[in-house]
Amino acid sequence: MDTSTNQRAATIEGPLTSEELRRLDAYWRAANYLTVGQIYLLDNPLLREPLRMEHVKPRLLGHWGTSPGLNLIYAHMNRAIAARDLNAIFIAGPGHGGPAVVANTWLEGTFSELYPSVSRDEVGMARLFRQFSFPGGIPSHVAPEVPGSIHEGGELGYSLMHAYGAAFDNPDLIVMCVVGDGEAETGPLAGSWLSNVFLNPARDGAVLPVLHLNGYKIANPAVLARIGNEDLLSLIRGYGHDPIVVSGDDPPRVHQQLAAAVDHALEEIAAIQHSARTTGRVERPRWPMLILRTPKGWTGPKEVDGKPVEGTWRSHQVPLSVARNSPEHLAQLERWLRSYRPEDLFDATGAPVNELTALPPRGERRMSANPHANGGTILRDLVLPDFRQYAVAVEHRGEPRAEPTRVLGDWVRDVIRANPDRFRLFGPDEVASNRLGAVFDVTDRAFLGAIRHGDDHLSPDGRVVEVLSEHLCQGWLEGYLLTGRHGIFTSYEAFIHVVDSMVNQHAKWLKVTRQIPWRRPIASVNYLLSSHVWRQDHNGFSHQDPGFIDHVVNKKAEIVRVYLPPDANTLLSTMDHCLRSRHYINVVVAGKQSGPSWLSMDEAVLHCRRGVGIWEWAGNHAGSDPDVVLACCGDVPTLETLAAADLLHRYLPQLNVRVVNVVDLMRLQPASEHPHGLPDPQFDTIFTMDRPVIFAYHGYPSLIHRLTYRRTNHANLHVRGYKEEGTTTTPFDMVMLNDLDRFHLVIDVIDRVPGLGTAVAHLRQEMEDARQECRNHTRQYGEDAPQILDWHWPR
Ligand SMILES: Cc1ncc(C[n+]2csc(CCOP(=O)(O)OP(=O)(O)O)c2C)c(N)n1
Ligand SMILES: [Mg+2]
Repeated sequence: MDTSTNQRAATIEGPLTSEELRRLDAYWRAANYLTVGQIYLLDNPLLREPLRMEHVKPRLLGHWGTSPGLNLIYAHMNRAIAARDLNAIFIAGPGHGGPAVVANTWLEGTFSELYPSVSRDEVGMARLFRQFSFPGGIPSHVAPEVPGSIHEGGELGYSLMHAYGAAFDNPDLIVMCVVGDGEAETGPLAGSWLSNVFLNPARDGAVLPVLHLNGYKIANPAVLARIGNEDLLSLIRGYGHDPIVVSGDDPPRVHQQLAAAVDHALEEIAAIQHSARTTGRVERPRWPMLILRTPKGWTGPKEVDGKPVEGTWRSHQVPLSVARNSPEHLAQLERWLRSYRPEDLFDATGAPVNELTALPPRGERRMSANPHANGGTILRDLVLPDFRQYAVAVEHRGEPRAEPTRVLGDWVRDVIRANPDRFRLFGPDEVASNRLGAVFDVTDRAFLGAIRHGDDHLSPDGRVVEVLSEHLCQGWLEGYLLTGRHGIFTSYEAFIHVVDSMVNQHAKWLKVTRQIPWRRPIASVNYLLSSHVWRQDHNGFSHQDPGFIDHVVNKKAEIVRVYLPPDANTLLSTMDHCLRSRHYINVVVAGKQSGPSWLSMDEAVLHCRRGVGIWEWAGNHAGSDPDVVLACCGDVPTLETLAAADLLHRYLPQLNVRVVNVVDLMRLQPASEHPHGLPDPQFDTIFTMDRPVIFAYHGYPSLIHRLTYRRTNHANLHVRGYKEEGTTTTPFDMVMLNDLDRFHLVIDVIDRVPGLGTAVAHLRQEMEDARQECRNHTRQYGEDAPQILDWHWPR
């Protein structure tokens, strides 16, 4: 503001004194200056000399349009935090405004504390500018490198769900969450407004959403900026929020309005929490939120090359291209930078002047230094009950039958009981259907909507979070983990694909943060995928898709773990391992249907530790080389493989069969590719150098080839798995449709073991006939044949 606006400011009504307003505006100008500097300048950071072409970066990369809005909100939040001693973090939905958030962390001092070479002086400022979106420097978004960030914001849509995840079980935390008006058009963000139905004002923290209506996306107007105020307000109110609108393009007026709005919102939040926490009456309140309607690219060039830029979509990225041959652009850039009056903002050393450094809060109250935004630093281990106590007592191989996820549910119940403040179970309406219902012995489903007689285990205090949105489950869990807590996401196997893209983003976050020394490891994301491809009894083809595994194994090997426990005891051991692990994406695929229990708990622990093992008891090769290896991975393939082994032992007793089970899929990859990879010599001893391997796999067969193509015996590996044949039918018909059934596995052995073919042609024919009989039985009786239903491992 120049002197005249400053005088005018004093006459505008609002909570700020003219001095406060002047300082706040100076802070905003400083952040804007540092933002433009990062996007444009290679050198001459303080414009101590006239700007020349060689001071400008050759490649101009970054996003200006969203930045002045982010800077404005950040500055106002800083004022409020300092005044009220708040515990707050900042989430920038339009994460492409990276330079804005970086600018604020530098002003707060955190950036220089974590990256000492980028000091808070002229040399440091030059480095700050140079490193931004520059090879060897930091990325253009609010990336993991940015202090205080838990949200990169590159893929739009997840800011609000991250904010709520962070607020769960964090009663003192306020999450300031800026939502872009373009971002608000995404499905995940549109669904996120429902989050407040799951937020308990007594137990959880608060989210203060700011819908940033700068009016535009990259090339289009934003929908919510064009539906008219009434519709917008009705929409927001319909979602249970009390919107406070701040609108304008005159800085002093907007500062006053925004300061009043932030004060009001924070007072509302405090009142809501106070009431819930003192009266014991927990209802769904009408949470405040802000709608900030200011120009996109505010304070930037009004016009470039005769076209309007400020307040239009043209300001989205780099408003002035500053072509090498364009002295006008260069002059315009210099005028733009000087409009912030850097000489008033930075002292002779290049450090922010005292009145700027005095504005933000101190120490860990700075949003860039808040430990909640570096969750690993405050992560506490879970108290885990001894999973061995929950074991199925295996009497004979395969007996008793058990529903693995139901067995697991008892253990998860006790995990919940032992960790009432740091563990949650998330799911899209399937916790009971996935047979984890035991958890409801000790907790409920979190819910602050109206609860009616007959509802099942709903309460504001529930620790199970169920909403029919895989996006929300994923986003909440990510926010919860990123702020130092633990959780499990249980989903149908097919529909976890809904969050493929979110998983990509989280995997990138995990990969990058592993390399950042000041970021501490966080708890892993644990997927428990039940209701899997082979057992969709109530459903059909739409529910049959094991491809999530293929998706995640593309991610960095150090991040991804995939487990397919074949029975209840191996599932218990696997999940215990996953909940102790850090900084991974653990995918566990397990059955919920009653199935055989193969291993005692001691055996299961050993087997899980090995990851892949020979099941001596299932083979007949003791003391000699096997003629064939039957490998299996997944509960249903394991059942079919053991039934095939049984057939082979009976019909071809002279054939030496080795049975190998894989519980840790990544064991198959070479040790050079994955930390769990078996060294080649070990792999060769298990899978042999030259014998046929019939591999029955849970998912798409090509994945097994992908993982093993470098192994010695790969040419002899024959994989059966899901080949996209499915419908609503019996479990055994499903495996037959995909040639994964026991009879087909025997046929595969006959076809692959040299010398067997013609000698056992009768057996091959018998297997074909058995398939046909089983199929006929399903067509006639609507269930699997007794020889399938009654099969059990011979005693
Ligand atoms: C899911 C997704 N789709 C598309 C994009 C490409 N994109 C980057 S920025 C942007 C416009 C964002 O508009 P808005 O949320 O209004 O942000 P702002 O105006 O504050 O820059 C788009 C479409 C993206 N980053 N993520
Ligand atoms: Mg916008």
